[in-house]
Amino acid sequence: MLKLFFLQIASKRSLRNIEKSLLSQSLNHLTMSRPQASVNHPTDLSRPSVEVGSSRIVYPEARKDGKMEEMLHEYRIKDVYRWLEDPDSEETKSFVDAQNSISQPFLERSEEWESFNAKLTKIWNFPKYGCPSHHGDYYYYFKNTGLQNQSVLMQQTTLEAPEVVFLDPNSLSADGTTALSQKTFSEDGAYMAYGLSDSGSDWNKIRIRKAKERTDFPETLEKVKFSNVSWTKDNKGFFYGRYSDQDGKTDGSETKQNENQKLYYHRVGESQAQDTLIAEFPEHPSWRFQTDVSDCGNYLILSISHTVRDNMLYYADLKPEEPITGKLEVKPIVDKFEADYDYITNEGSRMYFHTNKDAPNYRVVVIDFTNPGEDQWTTLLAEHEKDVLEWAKCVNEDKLMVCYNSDVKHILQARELHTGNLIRQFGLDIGSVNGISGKRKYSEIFYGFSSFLTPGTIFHYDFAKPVEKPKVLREISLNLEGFNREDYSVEQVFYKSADDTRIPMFIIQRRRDAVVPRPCLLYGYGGFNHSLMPSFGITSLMFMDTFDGVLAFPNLRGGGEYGIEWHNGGRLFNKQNVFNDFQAAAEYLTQNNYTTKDRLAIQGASNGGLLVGACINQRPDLFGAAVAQVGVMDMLRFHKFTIGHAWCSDYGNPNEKEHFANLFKYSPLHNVHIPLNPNQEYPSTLILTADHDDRVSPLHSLKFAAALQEAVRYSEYQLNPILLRVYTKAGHGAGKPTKMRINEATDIITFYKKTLNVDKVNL
Ligand code: X98
Repeated sequence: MLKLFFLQIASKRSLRNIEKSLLSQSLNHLTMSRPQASVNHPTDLSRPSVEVGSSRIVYPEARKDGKMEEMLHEYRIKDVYRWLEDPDSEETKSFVDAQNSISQPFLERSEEWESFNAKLTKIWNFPKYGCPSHHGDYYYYFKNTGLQNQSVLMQQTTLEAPEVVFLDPNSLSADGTTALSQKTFSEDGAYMAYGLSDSGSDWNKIRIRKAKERTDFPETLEKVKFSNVSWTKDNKGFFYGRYSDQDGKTDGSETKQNENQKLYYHRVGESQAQDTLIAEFPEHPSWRFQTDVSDCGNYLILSISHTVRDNMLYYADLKPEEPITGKLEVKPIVDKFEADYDYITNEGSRMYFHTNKDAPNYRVVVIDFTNPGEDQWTTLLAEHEKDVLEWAKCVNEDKLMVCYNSDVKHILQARELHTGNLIRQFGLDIGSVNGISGKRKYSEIFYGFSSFLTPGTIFHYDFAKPVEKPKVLREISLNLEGFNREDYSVEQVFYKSADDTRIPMFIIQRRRDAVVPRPCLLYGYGGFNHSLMPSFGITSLMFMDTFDGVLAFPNLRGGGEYGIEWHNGGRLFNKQNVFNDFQAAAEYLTQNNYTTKDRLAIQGASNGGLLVGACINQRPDLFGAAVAQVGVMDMLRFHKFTIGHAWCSDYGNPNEKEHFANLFKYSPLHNVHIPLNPNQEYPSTLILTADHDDRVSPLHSLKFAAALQEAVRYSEYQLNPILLRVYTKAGHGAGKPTKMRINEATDIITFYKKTLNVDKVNL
């Protein structure tokens, strides 16, 4: 395929223009062989623009800045859409308006939209509950009656007592765009520190609510991002991380890098200006902190990260009887970024950590802070040979709740804190534990379970009554007429990827006697040690029910499903494996008659948006439709915006030549091609982003859409549409109001209906 963005390699001997070729379909997109063709000038200006049905799509002309060219690591890189990186310029705003004025009529104003929206709204409308937790005199849980924009935090004195609204985020904004993003109760349960975020941004404003009065203290803590809250055991205040004041906007629509987080202590009832600076590391601007106050109250544990993998461990002594008046002396326990460490609990100076140090599948170790040398660490729970220990939590004085990932299914167990011995296993179906609450000082626990066909079950178990089985506290049930879980099958297959690695994949569909190809939604992520566990999704259900569709969820390398080796297999120089795994999933599904190319849609968000972007460049012949949500598309510049620099642990650092060369090979923006034959036609593509996404700035999607539309503008082989939809007052996904979720799901379902080969529609 003819690539649109050209690199020139300036070797020491000569400067040669080289273009990478994707002409063969054999995935050898890494070869650089064909001579360079023109980037800026379409070959035939007389060809018509794309036609979809009877309506012709004329894509907006995005200005190409031919001067924007740089030499980077001996590559000459053109970045003709660099101007789209400024979210506030009139030109960018006009580009976004022009894109929305094409995508909105295609989606929202099409005849199907209203009926899909009505059906989705109906399916969504069932009561949803979160796992209760116990703090002081009350129980708390989230509840959504069905269509409330934000879930409401409820309070009860006992599990049988009447429920009271404790905090209703819906009352904080008319359109539901203010979300409760975090909450942490003081040890005595008298106060709750909570974070509010607006329009989906990662920025938080922290407030403090009194449990009994249900009223707030006057202060608001601002400039908080990527920070938890950890209360001192005297209930007087908490530690949190914040960023310095910055010029310009701080509402999530800005792209400025987040650097120099500092750790502060806030005292309840005082203004933020009176907060005490606890720790700062100006020589390490990328360091970020998670803190824990140890269960005994005598230590502040600092987990320091500079990427999104591996952390160091520092601690400071807290003297509960002395007020915190200045910086604390922080002492290292682990001073290298080479593994993950999560604090679990402690007994005196003996600290329990969940770690993957020398244990790719994770283990529990005990580190004595008075003698912390690694050779003195002891293993309480050794790593399992196959299953991944995802987390461990101490409850009921001396019990350890542990959760394993076993071939992409969760196993929940209780073990002895002092021996690691198994006490009991909590029987679960195929699915995932999606919530747990419990404390050392309480004998009861709550845990939530969900799966592809189960929206959620909440269990309650009391260690004080060991003969009793866990009780179902709540069964969340759908009210979709005619939906019967037994009519559907969930199968897990293992298919082979390009290098023969076995990749697991869940396939869910309505049971049928005859195997006929059906519309299929293939969803992937593949990165950041993140496991794609079985979970319930209303949009997925809608796809299955409305189109008689098949769902496919492969567990691509780069994820955490098989421990750190699985993650390593799909990051840095192995990132191409993730794309190969996804493409092999598509081939498996078509070869085994689950679907056909023209019925097959791929979808992914965030790192999964990158996956979709890379795959439509590399194998456009495999897919009928593609939806890339909030994706990372410019792999040469991702590290320059907001928290992007932290992703170098998965992507590599573009400032380093070898990584740059690797990223250039698959960067969606830099591997766009002009379709020169029918096999090179891009699938129908919908690129989604939002104006307050400060995790993955919208500029990634804007630049990619501009490049794709330019590439296909005059190609007679490109009949499928390439659309960009930019939502307003929304971010990366978290905290999105229900109304907006339903509308976005409607856009996606409408897009599939209009672009896939869908035989029948069940409304
Ligand atoms: C992140 O970028 C995570 C960002 N992030 C943090 C930390 N806390 C967070 C709290 C809320 C939301 C995001 C947070 O880094 C943090 C703070 C202190 C110490 C350590 C971490 N992630 C990647 C992401 O969003 C993937 C995993 C999480 N990506 C978007 C990767 C590419 C696309």
